[in-house]
Amino acid sequence: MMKGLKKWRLFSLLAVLTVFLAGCGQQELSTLLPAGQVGKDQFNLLMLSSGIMLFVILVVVVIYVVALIRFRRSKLGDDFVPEQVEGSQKLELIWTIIPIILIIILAVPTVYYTYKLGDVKAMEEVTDDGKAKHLVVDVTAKLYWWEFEYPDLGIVTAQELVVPTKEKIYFNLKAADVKHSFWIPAIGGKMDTNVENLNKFYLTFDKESEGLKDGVFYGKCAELCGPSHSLMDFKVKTLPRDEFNAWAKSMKATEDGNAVANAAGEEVFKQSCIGCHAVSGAGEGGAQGPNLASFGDRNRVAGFMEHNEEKLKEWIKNPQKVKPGNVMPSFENQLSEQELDDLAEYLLGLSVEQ
Ligand code: HEC
Ligand SMILES: [Cu+2]
Repeated sequence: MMKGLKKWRLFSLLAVLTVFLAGCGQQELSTLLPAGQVGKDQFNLLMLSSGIMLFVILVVVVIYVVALIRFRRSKLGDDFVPEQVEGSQKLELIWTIIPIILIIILAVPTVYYTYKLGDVKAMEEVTDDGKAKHLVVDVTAKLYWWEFEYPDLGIVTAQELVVPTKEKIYFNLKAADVKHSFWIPAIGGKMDTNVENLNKFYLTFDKESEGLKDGVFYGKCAELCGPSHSLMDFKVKTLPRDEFNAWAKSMKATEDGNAVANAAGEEVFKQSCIGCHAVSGAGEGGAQGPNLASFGDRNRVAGFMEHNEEKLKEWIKNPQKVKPGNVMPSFENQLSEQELDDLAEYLLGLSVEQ
């Protein structure tokens, strides 16, 4: 009877919490509005542990208040000595067994999901014709930007991860300089990206990002990594499988050149920028700067600034001013206003989306 009541209480508490918390937050970046199975599993664990904690707090507060009220000195006098319960077997048992039960309720799903969400065996699976069965993305975190390489597709992009929905996507995570942490709040994570080892996990993206505020999910660096840590954002575009395939194909096709919106801009780019930035999406990661093959399709400049000509020029002129400590040099005194205009038009025209 007692146990049944407790369970019921816990569940109603969880239900109320869920309804209450679902009301706040933004779909594109809220852990409380999970948009994939991994995120949902993590959310449920979060709710369960919060529910148990609240239950404990509630019980302690109730006992505390009851004791305060019942044993007031003004009511019982100075000499009152309450019943001494030291060594009571019944009480000792109750406050040993209840916490053990609570810890078991907490531990079983936690251990289960830790193993389930860390299971990356399927990463190595190949189909009969030797191709990888699942999409694998190699993520490299760098001060202060993100590189996403798709080794089986032979393409690479940066700042904006593009993935198909409704399937497991496997990630190899590493860092190029210092520790960072890969986190897409609405989808799952976080997991550290380290310099000395590869971390692996998978995520599932159940919702297309198109209807969201900026048409993307938000990703974050979740490990303090330097002065611009808080600006180390990335975005995630989730597409149905066939649209993803089309995107991957267009990325691969930039190998043969891009559509050029401004030829003079392309010239400037080839002189000043190509050493760090590739404009072909085909190939591997490891470049000094973000791959710009699909820069025109992006949502932000450098992960966080508004994506327009004005902000782009502000960035090229003096990246240090807006993102202190990043690795791109300033071009303020090297490029004329005309050259900047041409460059901006050229860069914003780099697109692989139809
Ligand atoms: C020494 C290498 C280097 C050179 C040269 C360089 N960049 Fe960069 N660039 C970077 C790095 C590194 C970043 C990423 C900075 C960050 O976000 O932390 C970057 C970021 C950018 C971004 C933002 C990318 C995105 O996806 O949002 C743009 C646009 C850009 N650079 C344009 C240029 C242009 C135009 C030139 C030439 C005038 C240039 N860069 C020259 C290293 C370089
Ligand atoms: Cu970081």
